[in-house]
Amino acid sequence: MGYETLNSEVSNHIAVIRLDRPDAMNALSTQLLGELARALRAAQDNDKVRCIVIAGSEKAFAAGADIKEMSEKSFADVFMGDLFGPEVDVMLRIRKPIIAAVGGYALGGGCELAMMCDFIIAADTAKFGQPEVNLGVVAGIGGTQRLTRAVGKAKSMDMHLTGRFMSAEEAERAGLVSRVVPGKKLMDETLAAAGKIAEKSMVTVTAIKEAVNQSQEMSLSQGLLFEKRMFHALFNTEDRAEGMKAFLEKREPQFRDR
Ligand code: CO8
Repeated sequence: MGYETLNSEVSNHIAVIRLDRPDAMNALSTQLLGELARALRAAQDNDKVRCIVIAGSEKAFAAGADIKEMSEKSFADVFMGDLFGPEVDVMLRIRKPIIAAVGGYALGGGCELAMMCDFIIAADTAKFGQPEVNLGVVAGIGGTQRLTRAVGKAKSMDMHLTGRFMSAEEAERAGLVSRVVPGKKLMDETLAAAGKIAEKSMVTVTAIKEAVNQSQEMSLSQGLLFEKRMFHALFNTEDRAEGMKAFLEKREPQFRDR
């Protein structure tokens, strides 16, 4: 079954999921979020895929939840109906690495979606914001929590309380994005990063993703123990033996995901 609100293509072991609602700045509707969940699960289940990229358009990664869809709803509607469905956070259950390629606006749910990815590469034209305050609501899929962890309380409060937008440059300085690249090079640079990840052992990459994610959930001592045990466990893999052997033999490693 195809998609109406996004495109999803696999090439060179990378699944590129491109949000595509040009008339609504890629606003996150129930349909889009359902299709995104389906595309992400398909990428997770496809053995050829080693890294996932979520992108939008030059104008907008996503300008937030679909305000038209939300505007007539009551508290009972959204509370009992689980607005936008139970899969808005499906990304958190995807074990393959996910990079957000953000060009243009990443606002409200769009910024939150980007923050649910493993890291964000931003075009120099990108703008991030949590402007829900202007609509009389609060962020709903992690903005108050993840933005605060990413940029600290002062900047997070500023963003949420004033609703102002943050430039890509400020976002990089604050630690929200990992790199800023010229707008025209956004996809090339993101695909290059995804390609680098795709060359590694998937066992190692998956372990790294789990360990870094635990840093957001555990105390430091628990996280350090988790990391150390993961390090020990990887000594059981053929790829660990190959990686170290290849280094000593001054050649590129041939990983086999074992
Ligand atoms: N929802 C629905 N339609 C939208 C949205 C949106 N979030 N954003 C833009 N659009 C539509 C506009 O209505 C307009 O449609 P039309 O041409 O039919 O009038 C079209 O996209 C183009 O938009 P603009 O004319 O406004 O374009 P501008 O270049 O002037 O402005 C902006 C671009 C700055 C992005 C502006 O559109 C804007 O401010 N958008 C709303 C941003 C916002 O408030 N986002 C937060 C939404 S609330 C939220 O995300 C809560 C998340 C809670 C979790 C929910 C789970 C997903």
